Amino acid sequence: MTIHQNLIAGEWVGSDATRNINPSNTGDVVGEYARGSIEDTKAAIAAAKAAFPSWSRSGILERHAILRKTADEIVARKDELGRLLSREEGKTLAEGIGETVRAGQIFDFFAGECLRLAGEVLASVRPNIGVEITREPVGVIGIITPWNFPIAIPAWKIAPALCYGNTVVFKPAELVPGCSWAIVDILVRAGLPKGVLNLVMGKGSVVGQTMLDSPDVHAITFTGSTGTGKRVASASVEHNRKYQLEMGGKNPFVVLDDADLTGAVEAAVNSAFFSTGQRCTASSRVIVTEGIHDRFVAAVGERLKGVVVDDALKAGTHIGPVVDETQLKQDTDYIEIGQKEGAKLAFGGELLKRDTPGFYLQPALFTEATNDMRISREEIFGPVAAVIRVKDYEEALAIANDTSFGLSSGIATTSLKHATHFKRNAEAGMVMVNLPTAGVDFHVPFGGRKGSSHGSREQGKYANEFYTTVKTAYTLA
Ligand code: UN1
Repeated sequence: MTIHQNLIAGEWVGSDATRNINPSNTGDVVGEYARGSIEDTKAAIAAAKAAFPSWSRSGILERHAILRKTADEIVARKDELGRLLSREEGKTLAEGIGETVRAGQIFDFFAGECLRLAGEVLASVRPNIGVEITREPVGVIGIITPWNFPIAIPAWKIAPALCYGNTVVFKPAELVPGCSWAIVDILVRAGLPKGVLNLVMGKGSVVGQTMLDSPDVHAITFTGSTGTGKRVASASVEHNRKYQLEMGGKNPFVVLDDADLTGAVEAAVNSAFFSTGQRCTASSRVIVTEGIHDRFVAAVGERLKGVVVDDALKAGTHIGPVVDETQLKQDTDYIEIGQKEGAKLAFGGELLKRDTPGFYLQPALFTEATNDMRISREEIFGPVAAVIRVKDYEEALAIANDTSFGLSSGIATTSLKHATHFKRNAEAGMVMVNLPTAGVDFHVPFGGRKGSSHGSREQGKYANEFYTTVKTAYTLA
């Protein structure tokens, strides 16, 4: 098998490799990917630093052309890349192709943003002086991405970093290097100069830690676990560097008595179980008012009976496997914890056997849960959700907000009054009315508050807050 190498200073390097396994079929090796060392990471940081002066002054048409070409190639190869994504991560082929198209759209959006770089000109409070406010690139950006969106998250961090004139050291999640390698290869062939984008695949404790320890990494954008996020934060404070964190969620999905039942069931099942529940925007707390509770639970149970859990690449599969053994253990541990805490396992939760050996888990639905149980407070990151019964809207809102996280918050209702009140009062970065908590647009801000996120928003034009720094220049004329 050929080794997919790291890209450092424009050269493909590395012979020490790890194997990438398909979670739908653990006998299937997706590929071999280089494992970067401390020295590799240091060389990548040095290359990014050296490339910065010229890239930061490059013309906007050059950047536009490279991002545009990248977008076009990603979209043209959507079936092949979507298949690779589903093979390495385990989400269904439809989800894999959809995510690939989204990555292309993100590159396309930021290709456009290159042409819209703007500043402000103001009069000074003093006579004969002009004030110009401009945005400049930050420098070397460290990008650390998770396994659950193998192509979209790398795209929404790399595209704005390059668009605004930064150089990059990129460390993808060890479990899913395939899509990351592919987009770096595409960007390089699209004409990116040497050293502007460096790819260092490998362990967080080696590659990630070396990035955290380096004074030459001027900003770090991270999506992943709360524990690692805290380490990124403390190391960044030490170096007085800019950092942006996207960590977990414990997103509520509220269902009110007046909801459209079919729509509410569909949105809840999507929120909780699609992409195997492995989305930080997934909902694992379904908060239901008592007038609709029993009908809703029965309908979700019926809907789940029709859901096919199987090989991600098979036609007809609705939910693929869990990503790996460690995550599967975490999911089944929480299923046990929920039962011990006194919640009722109303549906699923059992391991499934399929034609090929993989990490198959029947989506688990708890009922009779309370908001103080661990299954209601801690992020599980799998196809496990709990229904919490409440009296009315006021109690639903209070419980929805009673969490240390604040990423996405959903409600199913036909009441304009409650929808409007919920939009204003949900303590979350994103609110969804009659829509799943997950599945966001690529051209508008993404991010949360409380324990979910730190720093400015990702995506859309709001991304410039992280990837640029503001300069105010005064001229006496
Ligand atoms: C989505 O819900 O469409 O890791 C995106 C995650 C998020 C992305 C969610 N950063 O799940």
